[in-house]
Amino acid sequence: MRKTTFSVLSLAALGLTAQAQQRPNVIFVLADDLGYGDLSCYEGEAPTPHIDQLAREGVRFTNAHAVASTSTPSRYGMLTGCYPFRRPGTDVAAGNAGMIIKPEQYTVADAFHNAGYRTAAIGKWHLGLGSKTAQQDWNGELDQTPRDLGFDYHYIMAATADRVPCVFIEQGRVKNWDPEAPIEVSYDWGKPFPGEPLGRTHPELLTKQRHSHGHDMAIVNGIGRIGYMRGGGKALWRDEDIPDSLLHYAIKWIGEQTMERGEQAAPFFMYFATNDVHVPRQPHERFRGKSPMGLRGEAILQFDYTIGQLRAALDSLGIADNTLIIITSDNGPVLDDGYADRAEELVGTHKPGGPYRGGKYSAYEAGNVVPFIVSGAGAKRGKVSNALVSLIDLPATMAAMVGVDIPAGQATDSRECLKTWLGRSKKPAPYHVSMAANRSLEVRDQRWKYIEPSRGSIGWGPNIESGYSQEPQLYDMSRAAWEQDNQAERQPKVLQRMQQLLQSIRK
Ligand code: NG6
Ligand code: CA
Repeated sequence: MRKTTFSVLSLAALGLTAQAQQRPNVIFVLADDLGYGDLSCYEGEAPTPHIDQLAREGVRFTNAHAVASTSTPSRYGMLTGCYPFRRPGTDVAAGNAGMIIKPEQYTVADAFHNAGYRTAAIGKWHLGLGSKTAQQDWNGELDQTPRDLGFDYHYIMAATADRVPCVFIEQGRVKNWDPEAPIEVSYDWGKPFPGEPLGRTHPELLTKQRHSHGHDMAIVNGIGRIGYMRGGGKALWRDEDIPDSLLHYAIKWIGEQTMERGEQAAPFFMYFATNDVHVPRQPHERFRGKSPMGLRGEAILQFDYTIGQLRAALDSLGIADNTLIIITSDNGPVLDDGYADRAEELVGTHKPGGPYRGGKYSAYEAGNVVPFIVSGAGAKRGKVSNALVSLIDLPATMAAMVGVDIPAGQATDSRECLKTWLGRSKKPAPYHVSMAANRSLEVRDQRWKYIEPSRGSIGWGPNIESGYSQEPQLYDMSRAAWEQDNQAERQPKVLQRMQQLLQSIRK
């Protein structure tokens, strides 16, 4: 069990104050493509008992929003407290993108670090690695990693499960690197590695999952991917084992921070970004056949299992009461996202986006409204809050919680909302801005939502309403028919107010 008192000597050695040691551990769980309606505590049909229990013991939010409706910009905004629309190159990153957050940028991990916390990033990264795109040496040490962004430790997937390289990276090096199979990665379209079979040329090798769109390049574990890859050998992951692997290193790291450090233990912050429920959905065999919704439903069960195991580990280490767990998602849900996994055919009456319109990629609400549960140390118990919450506020809110100041000029879009996040106030965030996949912006306050005019469509066209329109859209979010009744013409004053708000934020 963690000791909560320090000898004067160890305090001085760590440069910590007694107050610092009383600060809670924080585990920030970021699911991938998990929709507002996907958990059973949000009326989802796949049972998620472990998460539901955390929600009952904490605060469950019904009006919380991710910064974008795709992964990279959502994560960029959430970790840095700067809107992704301010920076080009923040869209869905390739697996060989250079690091998108610059080392000199302040992150939520820096806030914890400055407060004397130990920090880790585990799971899906998708924010680029190395100082230069396509120049990474996957067989040596990466020259820019989460260590440059305030994370002491990382065990991560470079991008997504459907993008190469299909290996884990620990402390800047490929885990289980295989000298017999040096790794080469390329996103140079039209120039595959000679002799390497591809999904599009060797469909007979796609033994585990077939693509419905894209995903027809490198084949790893019987599944086609985005991007070309050669080598990897023993280091290549087996998709079925990804969640267990992430969980293993998460629990191992937490154990090291608490048990092994004993008296020396500082509080910790862990950014735990699961691959579930992103494509390719290839849950472990023990979840197979466990959901009538098929692979996507099983991935939800697997995500819940992971949270249950994490919670059990905290219990057995005796630190559950002093740990704050936040559970949310990077963007809204999608069914067919490029693999023929029958998510669409088997979804039945389950509504991944809850009552909202749209989904991943879209400007409509289901693109960025996400489950958000804050549970444990410091949070109120048994509350449901409909206060507007925006994930851009993570850095400022966490900095306030651990009592550090954010340096001037950093995390400039992030606002401190600690009382609301802990369920101690109903005060909504003043506004929330999110970015759709076409980089158009939406702004909303507790009542109104404005979607700026934009062009384009959701690429190849998963079955999702984009909400992109060349006309301005204004919706009253307090009414039941959400985003059905465009009031832009009938409410010129509100429209003008929201347009001016967006304009002033954009500056
Ligand atoms: C799309 C991929 C999709 C997913 C998405 C990013 C195709 C056809 N679609 O381009 O499968 O990878 O990018 O998802 O390749 S995200 O959650 O990481 O933003
Ligand atoms: Ca995502």
